[in-house]
Amino acid sequence: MIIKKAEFFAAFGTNKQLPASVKPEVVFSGRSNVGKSSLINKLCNRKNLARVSGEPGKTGTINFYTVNDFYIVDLPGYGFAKVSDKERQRWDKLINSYFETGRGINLVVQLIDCRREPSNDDYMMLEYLSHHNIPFIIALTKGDKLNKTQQNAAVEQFKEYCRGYSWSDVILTSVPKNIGIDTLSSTIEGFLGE
Ligand SMILES: Nc1nc2c(ncn2[C@@H]2O[C@H](COP(=O)(O)OP(=O)(O)O)[C@@H](O)[C@H]2O)c(=O)[nH]1
Ligand SMILES: [Mg+2]
Repeated sequence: MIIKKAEFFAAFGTNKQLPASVKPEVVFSGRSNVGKSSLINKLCNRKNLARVSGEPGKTGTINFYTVNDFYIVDLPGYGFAKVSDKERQRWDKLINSYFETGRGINLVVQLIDCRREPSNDDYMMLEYLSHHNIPFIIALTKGDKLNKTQQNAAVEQFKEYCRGYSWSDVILTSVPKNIGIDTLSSTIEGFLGE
């Protein structure tokens, strides 16, 4: 996929602010600090499109980026321990209304750290996506933290973890080592039907 255009569109903190769905959307989902912003920047070949955070749990908004003729949607990260109940409820409401208002969601890229077992929140997300028949793939992040043998083992292990959910691919990625980025890009392109 050749990126001709990639720019910030808007950030939304409440369900009422969400704009009508007017373009295909490719959604990035995962726990806080998993590497969503870094992967979005890498895919779009931009340094500071999405803000990479040194402070986990900082971004509470759904961020839209206009990329070519579609949107990349960066969901607020979940699973950050210091978040209040009230903040968690806001997150739930925002995510539910995002997914349940009939948007044109072509693909969800569900990010999971390749070195960790999926968390309960990760499993809830897989369950949710499966249940709602939303097409999704797993992108394992921070692949550079493993050697080649461990990387292959991680992919196989995650296929096992994800048995029973209707995912369609597991792709290991690394931003600094440029692993899996082209594969992820062409997979997204395939789901966009371009
Ligand atoms: N080693 C390594 N670190 C990464 C990679 N991707 C992201 N990170 C680091 O993980 C931290 C969180 O990244 P960020 O993109 O802000 O995660 P987000 O909270 O999911 O958006 C930052 O310190 C990044 O530099 C990767 O592929 N490899
Ligand atoms: Mg982020």
